[in-house]
Amino acid sequence: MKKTTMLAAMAATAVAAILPSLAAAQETTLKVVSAFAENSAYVKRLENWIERLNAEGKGVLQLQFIGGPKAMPSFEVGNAVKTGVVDIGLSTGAFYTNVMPEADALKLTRIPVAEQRKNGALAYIQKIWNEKGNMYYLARVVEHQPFHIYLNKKIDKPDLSGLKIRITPVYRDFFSALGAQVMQTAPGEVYTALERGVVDGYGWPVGGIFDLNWHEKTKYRVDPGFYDAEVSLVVNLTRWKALSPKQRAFLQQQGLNFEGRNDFWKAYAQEEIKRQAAAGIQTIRFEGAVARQYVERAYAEGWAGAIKASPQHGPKLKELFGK
Ligand code: 173
Repeated sequence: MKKTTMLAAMAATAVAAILPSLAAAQETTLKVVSAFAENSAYVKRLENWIERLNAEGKGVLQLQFIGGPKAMPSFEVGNAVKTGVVDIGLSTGAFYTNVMPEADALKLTRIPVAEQRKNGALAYIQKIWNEKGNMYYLARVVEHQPFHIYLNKKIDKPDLSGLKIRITPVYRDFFSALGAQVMQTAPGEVYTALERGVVDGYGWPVGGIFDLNWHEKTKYRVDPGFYDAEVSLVVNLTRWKALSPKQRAFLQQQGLNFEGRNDFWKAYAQEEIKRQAAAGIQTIRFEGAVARQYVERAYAEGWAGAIKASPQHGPKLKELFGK
């Protein structure tokens, strides 16, 4: 054997000997927090996803679920991801408008996320999230969940004047335009606000009102729903970039797998509607032209707000979010 070949062979043996320990040392664990309650469907699915990911990611990447709003207040998760206090957040844009006003616009998408990945919408979101939020937008894991108004008092037309309604940024422009007196709270404060009569109703998606027992204090759901609830996984961008190409590819693929199971939410919406009816919650249903105008008003007010909040990106997002 020539001397150089011999040296190369020895070097290869040495590398092979230390590789397993190197690989083990390269396994990274990322911390995940949720802005939504521990017992919600959002978080149950998150935990299932993490379990599978950890089984498949041995030696590559592991996720550790820290908890929900008991571990960190809902409206702080976005900023915690931005600054790297946590590595991954499960949250919705409405909860982190303090990071960037564009975040709340994700509720206005009228095409599924699979299509957003094809038409450039997601690439545009990615750029904003990277630049303004120091976040990598990994996956949208809730879709097909329109928002509704839930009330204790009856209305017979799209008019909320004289009513106090619990909101987040999601509903502010629309409910204000309908005449409501609005009051922002985290989900964790809704029950008490209803109980004390501080509010006459609240905005929430079609699913999830049983998780914090709001059904006990809810008499009506107003139909139709409007917008599409967005809940996504966002990753601290610095941490994302520090992962190896293999770890990034693995996490991205896992995120896409999760996103690919969003049809679940269609069935969940139907189940929740039935469950609400069984719990005695009545439907106030606008019909025909009134219903159409109600929904179009929601989008018109929502986009006016989004464009005002971000003259720079609002118009482009509107173009990309479809209809
Ligand atoms: O009502 C809310 O707290 C809210 O904004 C929201 C957004 C996405 C999913 C669920 C709730």
